[in-house]
Amino acid sequence: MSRFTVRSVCPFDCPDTCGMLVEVEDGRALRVSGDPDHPVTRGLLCPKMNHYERTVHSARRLTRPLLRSGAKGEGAFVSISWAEAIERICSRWRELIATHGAECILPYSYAGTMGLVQRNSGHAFFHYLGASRLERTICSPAKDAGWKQIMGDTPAMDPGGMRQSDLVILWGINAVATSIHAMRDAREAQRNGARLWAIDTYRTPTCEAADEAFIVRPGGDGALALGMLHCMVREGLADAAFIRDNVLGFDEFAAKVLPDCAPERMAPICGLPAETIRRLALEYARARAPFIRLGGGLTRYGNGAMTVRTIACLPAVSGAWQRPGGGVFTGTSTGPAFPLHKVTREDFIREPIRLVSMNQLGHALNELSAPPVMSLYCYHSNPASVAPDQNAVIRGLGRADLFTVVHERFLTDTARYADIVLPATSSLEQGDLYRCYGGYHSQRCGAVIPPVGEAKSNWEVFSLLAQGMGWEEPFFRQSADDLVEQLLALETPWRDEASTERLRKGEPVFLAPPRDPLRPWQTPSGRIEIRNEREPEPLPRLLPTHAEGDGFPLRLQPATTPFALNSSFYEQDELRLPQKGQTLMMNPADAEARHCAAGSEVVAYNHRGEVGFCLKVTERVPAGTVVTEGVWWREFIPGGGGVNCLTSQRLTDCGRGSTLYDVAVEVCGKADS
Ligand SMILES: Nc1nc2c(c(=O)[nH]1)N[C@H]1C(S)=C(S)[C@@H](COP(=O)(O)OP(=O)(O)OC[C@H]3O[C@@H](n4cnc5c(=O)[nH]c(N)nc54)[C@H](O)[C@@H]3O)O[C@H]1N2
Ligand SMILES: Nc1nc2c(c(=O)[nH]1)N[C@H]1C(S)=C(S)[C@@H](COP(=O)(O)OP(=O)(O)OC[C@H]3O[C@@H](n4cnc5c(=O)[nH]c(N)nc54)[C@H](O)[C@@H]3O)O[C@H]1N2
Ligand SMILES: [Mo]
Repeated sequence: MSRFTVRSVCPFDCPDTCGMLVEVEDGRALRVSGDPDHPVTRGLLCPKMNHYERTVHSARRLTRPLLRSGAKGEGAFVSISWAEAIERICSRWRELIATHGAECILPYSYAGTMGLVQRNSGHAFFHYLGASRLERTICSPAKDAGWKQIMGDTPAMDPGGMRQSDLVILWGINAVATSIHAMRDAREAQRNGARLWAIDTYRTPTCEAADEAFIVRPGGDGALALGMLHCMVREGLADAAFIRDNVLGFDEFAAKVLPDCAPERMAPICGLPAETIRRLALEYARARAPFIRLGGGLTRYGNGAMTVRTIACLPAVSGAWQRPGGGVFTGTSTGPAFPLHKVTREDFIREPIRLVSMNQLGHALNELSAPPVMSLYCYHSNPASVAPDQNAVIRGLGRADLFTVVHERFLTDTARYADIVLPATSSLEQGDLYRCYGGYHSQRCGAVIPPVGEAKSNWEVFSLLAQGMGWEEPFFRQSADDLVEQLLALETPWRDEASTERLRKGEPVFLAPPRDPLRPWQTPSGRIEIRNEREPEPLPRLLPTHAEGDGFPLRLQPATTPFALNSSFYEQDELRLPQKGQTLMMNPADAEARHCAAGSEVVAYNHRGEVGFCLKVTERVPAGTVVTEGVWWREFIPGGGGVNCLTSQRLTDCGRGSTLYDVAVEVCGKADS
């Protein structure tokens, strides 16, 4: 028997992009561990990936193409061959195109795998087909938009710089769950003498690890940042020399916006006492090199981009950027390091094609016309669970005249509504090239085990579909490895020949964004633009959330858990069972006011739907906010309604992002509902 260990890369949508070692025997992954030689992973994997082999070899894996044999949603299927599946899809699409035009076909994908080839391998196919385009904005485009409004294309600092800071602020990020290597850096900074703050809407495990935690009202961080800026200016703590040389529009901001942002005014909006806002301002401004790590949490709101923009003013005004370790880190963007257009092939688009927001799938399936959506092809995403307004999504997926194909590893909530289900490989069964959004590392890996059952990768399926459609285009005849080679072939200042060679060999490599010491701020003016005249709102200001106007008294925080990743990992019993189902955390005062007892069944509701939860009464959650962790599969929820029955299809102020966290509800005992 041959047993060997190979390198691989974690494919999941997480800022850390870990290097892994996989022990393989007889074509099976036996054990997975963090690569001790990977400069960021340094041997540490999260609880989800520690037993990735349980996901890869789960008894729940789909192993054959399936044809629906029962009602939509029921989950009854019969096995068919790949040849039959491809033939059925292609002939149905030909009919639909003849009747409605190709725009009636909508692809839906997101981030089941982050590999550059497998993640993006449907784009070329659907462009060539002429299908509707999907606007992939469910995660945090508001964060990028807010950063860009003030910092332009300035490359992010090295996140490891945090270790040199004397005040680390984890702001709207539950790093213990969502970026454990950033958490390790934060602890290292702490050991070097830094203070660690966490700013969140409830006491997360990250708050527990911090020296101090500040619990804000959901969407209230803009008010907090503006209140702090007001105090910094009032107390003479703005760094005049830094501002003079580096910042545009400070005087106007200080004269027109900040006078209205006194901490007493900001306090009820952000939920912290005025005195705390003032103390935060003074300690922040007096710190040598305060480092803010901004998460996605505070961006999924109607004011998300504006919130990021106001927070990004803090180091501009305090001058923190001047000192190693100081600044704000929202994430890296390493787009230019690899020529992704060679995979996505926008040049295949022949005429203007409509763009459909993935955040408004419910609307698209139920309301869109000219042409209506007649076919949905869903791959490496699970919109029936993760997309907002679940009731609308499920209603759409249930349409008898909608032809749905789902390419998946598991029979997810979405797959249950498919007419045809195609089995997908896991990352261990496919090669790819990975880059990272929480740092600058990148790594290539090959397949380490053969496909489980008849599973095929995203790229392989699109090659088959292209053949099935009778296309001659040679692009679709390449292998995924050919495409990886094309991504590596480009010469770019982001990596030299030696590092490209190391990537080819499967070693982790740091990409280096080109930096110009004479022009550190990559904005049109060459300065940090507190005033940005190209924006409809030239100055940052206070902006309310959407839920403020919804007329329900409690703010609902759908939060992340260390034991799942969005709707992934619920197949691992060992991770799922200890979580005891979909629960709602509530402050004792709110529970008492509603006569709801701990452990009882409650219903949370608003205009969009109602969802049953098991109630957990806890001081970890402030009065006025309720929290639920994870995105549960409907099969594990009594009654079937997930938290996204309560979330909205409304979009963020900029970036057209999801507002999944901008939710108001009321809660009552199940007996009263
Ligand atoms: N274990 C695990 N890891 C994950 C994921 C997962 O689901 N589970 N998801 C992955 C994905 S897709 C992403 S995008 C990242 C996201 O990872 P993060 O950037 O950490 O973002 P979130 O977990 O969405 O939110 C972070 C924290 O923000 C808090 N928060 C929410 N609203 C506000 C607010 O208005 N103000 C403040 N100050 N805090 C707020 C939430 O309570 C939460 O604790 O993590 C990735 N990694
Ligand atoms: N309530 C609530 N909703 C949320 C969030 C939240 O925190 N709370 N988070 C939001 C965020 S930040 C994001 S980014 C989105 C994420 O939304 P999605 O990207 O849809 O993420 P997942 O739920 O992880 O679903 C990914 C699916 O891809 C499948 N898959 C994995 N690898 C492959 C592959 O190689 N090929 C194919 N074909 N399939 C594969 C997995 O089995 C899994 O079912 O969800 C959003 N929705
Ligand atoms: Mo995300």
